[in-house]
Amino acid sequence: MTRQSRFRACPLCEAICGLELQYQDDALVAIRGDEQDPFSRGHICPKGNALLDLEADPDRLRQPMRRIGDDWQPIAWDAAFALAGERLAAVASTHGAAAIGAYLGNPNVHHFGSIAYAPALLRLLKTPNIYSASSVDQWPHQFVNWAMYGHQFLLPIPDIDRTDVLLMLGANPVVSNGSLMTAPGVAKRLKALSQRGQLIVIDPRRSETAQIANRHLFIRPGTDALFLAALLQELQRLGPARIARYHDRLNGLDAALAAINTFPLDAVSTHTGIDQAAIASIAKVLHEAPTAAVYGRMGLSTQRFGSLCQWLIQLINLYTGNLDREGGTLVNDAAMPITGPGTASGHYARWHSRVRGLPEFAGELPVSVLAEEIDTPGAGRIRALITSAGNPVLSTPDGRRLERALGTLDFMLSIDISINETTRFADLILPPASPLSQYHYDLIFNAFAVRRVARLSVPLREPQAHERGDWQIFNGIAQAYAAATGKAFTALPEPLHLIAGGLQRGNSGVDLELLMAAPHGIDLGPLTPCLLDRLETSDGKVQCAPAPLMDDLPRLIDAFGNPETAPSLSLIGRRHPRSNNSWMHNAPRLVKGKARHQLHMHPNDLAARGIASGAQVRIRSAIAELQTEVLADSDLMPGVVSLPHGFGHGRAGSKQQLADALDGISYNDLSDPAALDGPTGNAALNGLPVSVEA
Ligand SMILES: Nc1nc2c(c(=O)[nH]1)N[C@H]1C(S)=C(S)[C@@H](COP(=O)(O)OP(=O)(O)OC[C@H]3O[C@@H](n4cnc5c(=O)[nH]c(N)nc54)[C@H](O)[C@@H]3O)O[C@H]1N2
Ligand SMILES: Nc1nc2c(c(=O)[nH]1)N[C@H]1C(S)=C(S)[C@@H](COP(=O)(O)OP(=O)(O)OC[C@H]3O[C@@H](n4cnc5c(=O)[nH]c(N)nc54)[C@H](O)[C@@H]3O)O[C@H]1N2
Ligand code: SF4
Ligand SMILES: [Mo]
Repeated sequence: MTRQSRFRACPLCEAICGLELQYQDDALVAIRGDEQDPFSRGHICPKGNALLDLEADPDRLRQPMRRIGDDWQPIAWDAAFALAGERLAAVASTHGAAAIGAYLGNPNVHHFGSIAYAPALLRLLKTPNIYSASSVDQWPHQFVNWAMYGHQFLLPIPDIDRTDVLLMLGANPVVSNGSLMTAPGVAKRLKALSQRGQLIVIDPRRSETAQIANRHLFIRPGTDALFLAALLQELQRLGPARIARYHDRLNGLDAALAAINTFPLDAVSTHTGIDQAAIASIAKVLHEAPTAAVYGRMGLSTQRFGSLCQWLIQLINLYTGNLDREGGTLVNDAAMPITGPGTASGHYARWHSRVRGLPEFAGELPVSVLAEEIDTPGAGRIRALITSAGNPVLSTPDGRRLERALGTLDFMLSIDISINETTRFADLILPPASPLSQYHYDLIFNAFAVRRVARLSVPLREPQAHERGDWQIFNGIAQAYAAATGKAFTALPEPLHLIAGGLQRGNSGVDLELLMAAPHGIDLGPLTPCLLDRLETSDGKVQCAPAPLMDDLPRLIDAFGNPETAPSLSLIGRRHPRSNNSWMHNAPRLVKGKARHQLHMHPNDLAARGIASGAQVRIRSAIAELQTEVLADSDLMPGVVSLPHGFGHGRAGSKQQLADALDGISYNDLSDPAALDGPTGNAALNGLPVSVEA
């Protein structure tokens, strides 16, 4: 028997590290970072290794399963597709197209067979009820890109390898490996930056990233928009906008600044916990730096003013002359374009959710309304749901209400690899084959990377006869639904065909042949300024004062216009290097060691309540009261408590032996579906007011 190394990109997070997977015949026996990947250069994190566990997971579904009462029975693929088609068609014909809902979870983005094939099925369904993990995540970014630059994916990325100063808010890339900034081995890159220039972190927790920063400031959760508004005011004191490069390409900058300048500065330090002198000093650093970039992520994206935060960040980068500039922020000119002709630029408020009347964005409704769209009677109510690679019971606000709602559906279909908190309600689960036996090209994360890169992942082993790729499953459901409803549907061709076509739309010169000959991927060099040439707004200019954002400013002033006292305790999230949202707790390599589900609280806050570290506490939010263990954590800002999301396993009917045995409550059993970002309805998961008692 010989050992053989095979190479592909890791499918588990945005860092898209190259992996070297060692096979003994067709058995995967070891994994390490691919030293020859020009982008990731051998980087791997504990999750990359846990692919071994995923492949061997005894609970992983490997054939379609049909639920009969509390029992699960295998069903053949053809029968499964036919059943899905008939049951979905029955719901559509009785209750109308809107009665079918769909929720797409995070891993869809990591599989070409999902991201490129799901849209055809969704279009065929013609339902307004499409949801995804985007609205508990990065919607404010996409919205601001669309509003200012004309395309949801014209995303300015911090040029972290070349910038002199990075001001980072609400992100912890040392643990998360970076987001909307694909940069494998990001900790090394940030350390290099902190030696060459300055990394400044604004976070309510002295996070692992704050610990390698040159400077860290605590901020009270949910108040970043105030901080950023004050920063922009301070920058104006230091000098005029450095917009010579693009002054004739801006629309509405003066109006935007005038509106932002009405915000009373004296309220800012009371609410944020950052004093005026510190804000002025950061403004000075940005003003004096040869190049600088401001970047804000999860902590900012999922708070009440997420869109305002992203808008203000764009304006600051623009004002300081750092937009679309080397060392500032740059848009990736991807080998396989996701902007430009024929791509989905985005649209807004073309329809509204039935119950709460929230606007769609880019064809989706905010997932915070999903439960009410199922459990509120009336015409247009969701009666059938498709989930694909999603676990909304643990990932979206008020998971308990959602789980009750899922139990009342006429039909639920899940494309998933496990029977978990969400999929246990499905009538039918269709599990795709392992990503290791499928073709993959990273459509999204190559396009959000800090360099221009391209890599084709080829199957590392032969697919087995009983396996179906993601793309075959989407095609299969759509064909069966079309057959059952008498609609026309042409199945999409296989992935290599779509990948070749996608590359042809770009101008990089990369084609399938080149990719096939480069098993470690291709580096096409650093990003270059191109945003101004690629604007997709109707007047070809940057929209500095988009109406939905200008209109949201009064909400900020209402919330914080007066220097009043903040809520006593504010809850924020926390990620761990061995977690991946809710779904990798069944991997032995990742769950071994100390428990990490606990609520963390500052020692002073514990003392004030007479609570000992390690005690059981009751935590109460606007929607629930739960019990869990608390631990002292002096890295937190006083007044802030933190809890990781993705726990709360072990629910009746769930079948993940290791995960189900773990302690821990679900963050989203506390989070409030009424707490939303204004323009988008993105969930405000961070900064949740809570109380904690012994
Ligand atoms: N409170 C709080 N909530 C959060 C967050 C937070 O920070 N705090 N983070 C949010 C963020 S950023 C995100 S992205 C969302 C994630 O939200 P979701 O995407 O809903 O949840 P995941 O935990 O990623 O669940 C992934 C699902 O995909 C399945 N799966 C895994 N691999 C595959 C595969 O190859 N194919 C298929 N078909 N299925 C697969 C898993 O079994 C699981 O059911 O959670 C959000 N929710
Ligand atoms: N190990 C691991 N890695 C992951 C994931 C995982 O679950 N585990 N999930 C992946 C996914 S889907 C995503 S989207 C990315 C997310 O990756 P990141 O965007 O880096 O998100 P987090 O790691 O949640 O870090 C958010 C930071 O914001 C801080 N924060 C919370 N509220 C506020 C606030 O109001 N203001 C400010 N300024 N800061 C605040 C938190 O303390 C935390 O340090 O991570 C990805 N990588
Ligand atoms: S950092 Fe992300 S892409 Fe790299 S090995 Fe870890 S999970 Fe995979
Ligand atoms: Mo995410």
